[in-house]
Amino acid sequence: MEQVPKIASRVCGICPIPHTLASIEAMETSIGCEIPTDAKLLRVILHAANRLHSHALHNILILPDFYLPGKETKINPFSKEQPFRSVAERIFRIREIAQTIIAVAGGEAIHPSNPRVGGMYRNVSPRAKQKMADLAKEGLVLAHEQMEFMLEVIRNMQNRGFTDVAGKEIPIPRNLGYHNQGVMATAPMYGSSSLDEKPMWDFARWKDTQPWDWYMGEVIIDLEDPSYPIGGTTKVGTKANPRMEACNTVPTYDGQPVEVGPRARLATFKNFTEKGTFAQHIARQLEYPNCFYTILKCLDNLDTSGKVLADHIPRGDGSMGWAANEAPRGTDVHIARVKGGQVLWYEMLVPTTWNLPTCSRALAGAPWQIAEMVVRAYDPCVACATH
Ligand code: NFU
Repeated sequence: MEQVPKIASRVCGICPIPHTLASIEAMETSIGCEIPTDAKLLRVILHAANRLHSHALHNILILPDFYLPGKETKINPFSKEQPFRSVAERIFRIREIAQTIIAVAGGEAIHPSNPRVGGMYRNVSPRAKQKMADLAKEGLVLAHEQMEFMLEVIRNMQNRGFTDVAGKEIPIPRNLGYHNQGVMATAPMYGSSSLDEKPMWDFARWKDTQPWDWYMGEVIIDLEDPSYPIGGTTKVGTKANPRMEACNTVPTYDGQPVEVGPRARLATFKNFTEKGTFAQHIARQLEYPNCFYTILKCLDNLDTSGKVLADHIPRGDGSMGWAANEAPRGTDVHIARVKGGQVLWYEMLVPTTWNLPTCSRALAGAPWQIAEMVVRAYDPCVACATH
């Protein structure tokens, strides 16, 4: 049970924090271990900082789809020209701040060494706490600016009605990315577990389906556009076999795929009612400031001389426990059965695994030239989904 969270972390280099924490907490729920408050505060700081760096990275990945408001120029975040340069610098500073906070609270910026079953290896020093607070205060200002910039860019695109792809004007439907699936979220910020008084996820409602029982069988590509960036689309006559080529299972909740992620969180907890591709982008930006507020609040409450490891860490009797962590891309559920310190059974239900079958439905009816925009709004992490 000590080793599995370290392995789970390695599934992904973008969201190792949610995997580490959901994995550790799956062990803790299975063995029935409560952790000290200061350990929990450090974990929430890690969680919020991970969401920040991931959302900021996603800004870089989607900006080339979007136009500078009032201009017919698409945004190149790598351009040395203004305003692109300042936007990129701001994004990278937010990421740097978030990853530095993770390194301080978690031990390393990518795969954190400080979280462990029963709490954390060590608390932080008063000086480290001050450093994180200074960084978070600087980050909060940048996050507000970045959110405002992104919201303007996204709203502008939504109102344009068309976009240029390979020199052709492609209409953007108002309902781009709409689907009739439900949303699933366990918390606005951190997550839930089977130890909670009111658990926000239900093991009994989940079912795993294999891709060969879900996706279509062999098809032959019958449409081709060599001008599509970059390098043209797949050649006509190519065979594809989604059912056999899909690298992820299909988790369903109440028998249906569900959407997880920022829009799902805001729809579940903040009465956010917008739908589709642009709503997903908007919800993601709206999450920026709250991550920094959460870090600052946790730091305010953190007692650097408080203990961070449980006095007693049971070894487990084989009971099933689960922990869900609201990763940047949505609900990340880890389920474990631990007996005598050994993991008998383990399962990870990762956000992108929930989202991929939902995204397939969101693609129905979209102009194929902008299908990638629909996919990108989910910020898919195929590394995560594959595992
Ligand atoms: Fe990961 Ni690379 C995120 N966000 C996904 N999907 C995991 O929890």
